[in-house]
Amino acid sequence: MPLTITQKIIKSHLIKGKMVFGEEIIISIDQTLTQDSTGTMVYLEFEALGMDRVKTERSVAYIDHNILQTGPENADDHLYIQTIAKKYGIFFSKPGNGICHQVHLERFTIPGQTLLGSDSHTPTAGAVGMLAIGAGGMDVAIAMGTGEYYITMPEVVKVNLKGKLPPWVSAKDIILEILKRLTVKGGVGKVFEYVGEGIKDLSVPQRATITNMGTELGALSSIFPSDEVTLEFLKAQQRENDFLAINADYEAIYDEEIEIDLSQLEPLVACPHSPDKVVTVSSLKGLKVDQIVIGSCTNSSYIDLMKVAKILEGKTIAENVSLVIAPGSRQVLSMLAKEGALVSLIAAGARILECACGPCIGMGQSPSTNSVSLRTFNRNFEGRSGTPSAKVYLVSPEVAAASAITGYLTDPRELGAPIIIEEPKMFLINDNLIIPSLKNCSGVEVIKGPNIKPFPKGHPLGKEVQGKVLIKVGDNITTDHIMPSNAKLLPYRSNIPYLSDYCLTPCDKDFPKKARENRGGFIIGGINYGQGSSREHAALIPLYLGVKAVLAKSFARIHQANLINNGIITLIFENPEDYDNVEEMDELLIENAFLQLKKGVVKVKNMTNGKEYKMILKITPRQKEIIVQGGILNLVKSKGSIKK
Ligand code: MIC
Ligand code: SF4
Repeated sequence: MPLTITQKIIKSHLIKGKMVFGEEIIISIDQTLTQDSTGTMVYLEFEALGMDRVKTERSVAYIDHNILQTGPENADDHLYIQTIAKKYGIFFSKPGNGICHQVHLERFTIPGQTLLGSDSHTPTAGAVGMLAIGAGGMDVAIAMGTGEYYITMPEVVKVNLKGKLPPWVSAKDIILEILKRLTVKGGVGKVFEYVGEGIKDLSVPQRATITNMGTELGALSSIFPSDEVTLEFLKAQQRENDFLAINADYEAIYDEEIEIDLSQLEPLVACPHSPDKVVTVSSLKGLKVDQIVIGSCTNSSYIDLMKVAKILEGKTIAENVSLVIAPGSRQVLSMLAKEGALVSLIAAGARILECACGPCIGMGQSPSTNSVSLRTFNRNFEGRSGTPSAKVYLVSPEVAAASAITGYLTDPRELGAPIIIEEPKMFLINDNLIIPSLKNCSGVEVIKGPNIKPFPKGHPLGKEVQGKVLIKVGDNITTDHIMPSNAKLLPYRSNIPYLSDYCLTPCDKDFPKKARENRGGFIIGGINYGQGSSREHAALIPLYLGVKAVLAKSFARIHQANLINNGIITLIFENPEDYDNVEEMDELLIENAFLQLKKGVVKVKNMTNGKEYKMILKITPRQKEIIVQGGILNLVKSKGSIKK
């Protein structure tokens, strides 16, 4: 039977199950990646599983998020991760080496392999034909320990790219166009596979912009074929031995198909506060801009920043603008220095930051009150910049650089003749900030700083589940709402008690108090509850505060898995109108919880208004067992080993 790329990779990694849409299957995982803001939790969980060493072919621990060191907390976490990496056979990428997705793309990706990462933008690696998936920390810890991961067999969407991009229109505009069409929930349960004549002109880093931001569709992953372009990229990284050609079969059957005529695209911008609020740049012409930030795992490659440098060459940024640039990796920064581009950027007035996530996760450079910030990032959720009143717009590097000169949102097509930058034949390669894994790890001491606290564990399911509705929120609530992250809070990613004071505070500043006073309870959510990051903290902290169940119209994939892994029940309103009949502080009751859960349909009684809601438990039998046991760790322990 002819297969898509996704199906081919799944088939070659299938351990158990049928490759039928919606079925739970187990696939083998070749590589894992972690970063520091989710990593401490991953490794605490890995330790709790009691494994000797990772079973994956390659696991890499990156330090790229929590790089601001205003006290010992972040540095202590880095040391913990460095020592644990040494102990368990994991590669360690030191702070300053770059953003996990950019460095992984450059130095570790292998076409045809699988990658699981404790970061939602792990699908970036799909740019070289890898099946790369973002997941919660516990799933990554288990994958490191067993080499296995459970997924629900996805649908495969063919994205046919026709024609050629016009001058000044770039990869970012392609993914913004898809987000405009499909919205932030349009990709749930799907892998987006890119094909067509248009892909030939997209370099690997440009493809990576698209696979990276496919996460904003809610997709399981996004993938490109591995072709001559991939080979050229790997050669330039001195890794041609890692190349494997991988293509969909000619008559492969896709579940859906969308077509994009690249020649019809124009520069686009995502407006506050969602990556799918996309309009043309020309329609917002004249919008005054206060800050411009270029970087993040979406748009900080060599080509991206070389274009920015060329646009800014010999110019000075507008008086009203602060321009900040964070290169994606040390390789990119070194190349910019070698080509003299760094001089152009500095001379134009750019503020150069270290190679890390930086402002993308609110680690510094928060804009001023009520300001407009143009960013080349993938997320513009309210408050994520660290300034709740700021309005963040997402654009391509070309739009960002053109706007830096004028001080207004500017269509780069106004700049005249296009700038062409070729991918280098050879990148500057220097892996001296990557500490390779040890063959013999015995005798390595793990150093755990005082800020690293134990993580909460769930309790087995009781006969009844009862409690108050602690909060009722609307649609598309992000994990940045559930567990905000910024320069002040990120140093406490390994300290759940501390972070619990901030849980859901962007929605209700009294949520932690209410949760404590009522000894936990229920959360009511709308559509796509928990979209955005993979941070497990958005489940661990509600667990710590006693949250027993979340009732929503629908869930985002990674967050739902994180809730279940921590023993929190996730229920979906069968009748979405029931959402309107439940209020904050109503008392809810689930009777015979175990039996109802087994059936998959759960009646929730509202003891305050006498109503009853029919809820669906859209999870697999394995996940039901996890909830019954009060979390995956309890399940693993009850079985005496990680494997059944
Ligand atoms: C993000 O972009 O939101 C993050 C920060 O990279 C998160 C991980 C985290 O919260 O630590 C993600 O995308 O998973
Ligand atoms: Fe880092 Fe931003 Fe990418 Fe998340 S989206 S990995 S914070 S650069």
